[in-house]
Amino acid sequence: MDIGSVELRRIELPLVTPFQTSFGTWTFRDILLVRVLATGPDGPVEGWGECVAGTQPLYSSEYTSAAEDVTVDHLLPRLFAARVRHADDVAGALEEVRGHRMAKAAVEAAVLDAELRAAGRSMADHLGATVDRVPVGVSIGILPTIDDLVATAARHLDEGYARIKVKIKPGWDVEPCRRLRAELGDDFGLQVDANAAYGPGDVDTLRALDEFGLLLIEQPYPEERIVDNIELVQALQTPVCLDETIVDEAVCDDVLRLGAADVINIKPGRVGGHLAGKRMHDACLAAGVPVWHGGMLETGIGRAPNLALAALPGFTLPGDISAAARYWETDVVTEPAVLEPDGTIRVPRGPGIGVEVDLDVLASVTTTATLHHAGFTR
Ligand code: NPG
Repeated sequence: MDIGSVELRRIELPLVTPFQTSFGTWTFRDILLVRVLATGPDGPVEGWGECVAGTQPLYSSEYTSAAEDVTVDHLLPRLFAARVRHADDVAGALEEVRGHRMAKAAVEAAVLDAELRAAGRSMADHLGATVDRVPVGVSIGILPTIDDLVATAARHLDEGYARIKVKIKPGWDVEPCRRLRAELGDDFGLQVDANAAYGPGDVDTLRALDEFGLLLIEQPYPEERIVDNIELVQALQTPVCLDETIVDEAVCDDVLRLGAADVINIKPGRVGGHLAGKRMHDACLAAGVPVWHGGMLETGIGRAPNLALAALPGFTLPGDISAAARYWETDVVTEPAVLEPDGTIRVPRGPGIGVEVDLDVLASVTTTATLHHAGFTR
């Protein structure tokens, strides 16, 4: 496969309902898409990747404009100069650029999609998916009242979701969980996500969550607090999961060796791509540490390869991969993901990411598009 050019497209898509976390409220997504235009053995082929960075650097240091900037000035010139033909070679070609894993992941995803489409092979087969459907949960943001939270969770359980994840922050933690268990019962999977909003002084509050039989508590402390996290793992009955901390395979390896987490969240965007995500899954499986697939409010372009990765055997907990309707009025792919009655979503099995981009919908939400030719930098 010969990469001729890469289009970078910014789209703006309103969320069906605002999503509030401990670090801010999202009412729309401002997304960078990468479209690789290549020539395969049978002619032209293209591939798509979605960058999960948000508009502002609040979840991590990455943000959409920085991702676009680094891609134009530093990633694409290296991709073109190295004459990359296979997705396996993308990470190496971009390695000397430090960080910017969300931008790198989007470039790799687009190359991988194009390469697999050219070969007529699905992402699911390529990554080693072992199931055709994956159990999925829904993530509920911080809401104005606990009554709103209980009603929203009840609606999602009725829709069939396999578990509920609740965003927490100091002052919105123990009581919301108590009311959810009191009103909706104990026989559904419940987990909480702090997005780094607590510190070691909050251990008593976090221990108070033990009584609710949570599947896990996700990222209680800031990204860098690995030693504090080891102590927390020992202090809580609730399994402690790390998300933001796990920025790459090396950190994941340290966390596994140190026993700094009971569970690992894998987001391909956060760790530099689906190929790194697969290797991380393999390492966790070998270490006997369960993993689950995170979500970053992706469109269908980002969710399709995530479903493929989440179909690997180590993903034993439901992923944050909800149906398209939970996020968007109109998704940008022709077959938006739907929830099956048993709380699962089908893993796409067509070539590449297995879904087609709806170019008309995409055009209607595009804010900018730029084309970058390989020839100009060779
Ligand atoms: O279903 O995609 C989804 C959202 C899942 O809660 C979710 N994601 O911290 O994991 C997170 C959170 C998030 C969303 C983080 C958007 C950053 C941006």
